[in-house]
Amino acid sequence: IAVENDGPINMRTFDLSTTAPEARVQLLRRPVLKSDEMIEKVKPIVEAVRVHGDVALLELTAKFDKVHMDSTVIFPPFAPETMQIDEAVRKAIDIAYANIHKFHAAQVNDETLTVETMPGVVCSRFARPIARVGLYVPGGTAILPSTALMLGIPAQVAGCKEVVLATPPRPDGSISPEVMYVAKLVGASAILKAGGAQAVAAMAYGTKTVPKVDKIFGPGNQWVTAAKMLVQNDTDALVSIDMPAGPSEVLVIADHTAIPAFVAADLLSQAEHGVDSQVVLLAVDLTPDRLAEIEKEVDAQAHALSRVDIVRQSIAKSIIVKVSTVEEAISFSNDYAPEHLILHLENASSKVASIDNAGSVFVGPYTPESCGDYASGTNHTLPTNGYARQFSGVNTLSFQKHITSQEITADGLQGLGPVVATLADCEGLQAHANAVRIRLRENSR
Ligand code: HSO
Ligand code: ZN
Repeated sequence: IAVENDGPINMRTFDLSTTAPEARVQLLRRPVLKSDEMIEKVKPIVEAVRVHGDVALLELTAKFDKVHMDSTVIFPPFAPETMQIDEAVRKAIDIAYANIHKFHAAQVNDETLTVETMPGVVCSRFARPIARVGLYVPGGTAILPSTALMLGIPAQVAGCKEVVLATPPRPDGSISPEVMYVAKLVGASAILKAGGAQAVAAMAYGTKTVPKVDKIFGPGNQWVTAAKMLVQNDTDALVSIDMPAGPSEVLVIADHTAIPAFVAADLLSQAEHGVDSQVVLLAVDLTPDRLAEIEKEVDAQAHALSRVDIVRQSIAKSIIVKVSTVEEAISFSNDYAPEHLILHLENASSKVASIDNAGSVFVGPYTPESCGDYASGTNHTLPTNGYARQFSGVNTLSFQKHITSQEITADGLQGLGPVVATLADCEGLQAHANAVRIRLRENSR
């Protein structure tokens, strides 16, 4: 392995001015996700948990996580010895919590919107929390207390009553103390020590010990994603999900003002997430020397990373696209619809107005994506795979739904009723028309 893992760490380079339209389409594509195949694979797992509940959950956890437990669920109060963490980490989590809480609490929508559409016809809309939510915090190659913050805080500020935090157990059956600490901060009502499709199924259907939830949130590997898609289509589960998830991505737009070392660091921070992470650099009219400097930085910084083996693979699949103008770059980015967009541009903030599709934007040289990943206040659970065209990232509203309401006075019905009766007649729905006319008659007596 040492030999083949020794070479330079390079992205492939394309020039948009010499790229045919069909080839441009290819550059905008993500590697194909085999979702049908994955759904077939997770079906038996989901089905086992649906039918056999806890027994299946324990068996599958023993099989996939190699952990043998008597029970997968723990409830608060969580024992203090399960959340003993480094003091500096605790302080950092506390500051991240405060910032994310501030930004998400400001999004709480608890005002009733009221509009009198016609005299005596009052329509309103108000929000209510989704009562029971499931938060999936991935395990795998990194522990992710940050994801527990990003999902737990909006659930908390929205006022969700049941908050089940699911995360795969460590080999000794425990959960990382950092995640436990966050679970306490966000007021989780249960922790499910399980991962993968089995955890998703347990939250979707509920078991004797795992509370059933109404909506499942969070990133995860292909198994988790496929299971989320499967259960949201099952009317028996009656559960929704946050968004379709794919591998993490960043698109960086850099012009002559960009600092090569910063650009490289930003590209690598996303590349280290996983071998299938997507990293794109749009180089705006950069001199060959400037571009070479960025590439040199990528290579040098990558070699110094502990996750160099992951980065080597993700960078190899990543691309540099040379463009002539900022407008061209933004147009490409809007078509790509990146999860994260970083603007290393002159007057970067003036460019934000022309961004149409992106999960989250990072503006200017001192705004690394890492800050949004952990602690500035914005959420890091964002649409990938081009879904930023139609999905928002997770936010406080994701944990609420809206109810509309109306109240019409007798006089109001005099004005509106005939309109409704006419439309009901037009649709041939006599009972609808009757419901209005019976009242109009009553009124005129
Ligand atoms: N960039 C990731 C989030 C994350 N980064 C978690 C570090 N920890 C996906 O948006
Ligand atoms: Zn990240």
